[in-house]
Amino acid sequence: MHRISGIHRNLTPRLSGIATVITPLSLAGCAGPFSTLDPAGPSAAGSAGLWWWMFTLAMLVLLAVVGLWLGAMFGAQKTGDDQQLRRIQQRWIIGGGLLLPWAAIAVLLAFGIPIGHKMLPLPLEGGEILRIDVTGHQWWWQVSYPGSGIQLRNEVHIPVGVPVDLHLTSADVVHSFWVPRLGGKLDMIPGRTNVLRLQADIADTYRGQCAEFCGLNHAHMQFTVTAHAPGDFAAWLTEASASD
Ligand SMILES: [Cu+2]
Repeated sequence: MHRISGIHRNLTPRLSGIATVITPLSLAGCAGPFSTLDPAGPSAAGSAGLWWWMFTLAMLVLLAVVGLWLGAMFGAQKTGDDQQLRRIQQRWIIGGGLLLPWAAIAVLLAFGIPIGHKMLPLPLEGGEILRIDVTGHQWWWQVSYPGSGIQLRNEVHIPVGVPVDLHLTSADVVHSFWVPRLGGKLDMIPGRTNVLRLQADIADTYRGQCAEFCGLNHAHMQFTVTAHAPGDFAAWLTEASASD
């Protein structure tokens, strides 16, 4: 017992010191233009919520494992006859090796499937959805609005509060379209079109980044998504089509 208390006395200040350094550093990653934990639309909010659930569950599992490990290291030895010990071992194998993973996967799917379903570009009941075509090039983004003649480079404009479908493809190698505050990433593959549905709930300018290594200037392959209030978007559309 004396030895264990000594270990505790030595570990506690060290652990709190490590936590003091690590906590602000890790929380610093929760904000900013490329943070998936600072969502501004339903798709990104679903991913962020799922991430926090998984993080919380992972922390609980970590605490349980550390608790069991400490118990095994410093706890009293189990005594009893062989049969009784074998029964205890079997309970741990069935509970920890079979039931716990099944329960964890079931909970994950129960939350994950509805969130994933909302990200699919399914037909909308409320009419037509705005389509924007984006083609990846080494190392820039070609953006066009079918039917309007608008052609842009490295910038996308969308209306706020409604979903839009981005039809993504590539002219050369595989790229990946990613606006972390609005939703998940989707690959852009030559000869194929993938559709990504995004929605911004706040009028703002969001930053996007290619998320698939595509050559020398991959890290600089960035773009912006500007979400306009509905009236402003109509005005932007008229102005942009007139100037093209
Ligand atoms: Cu890239």
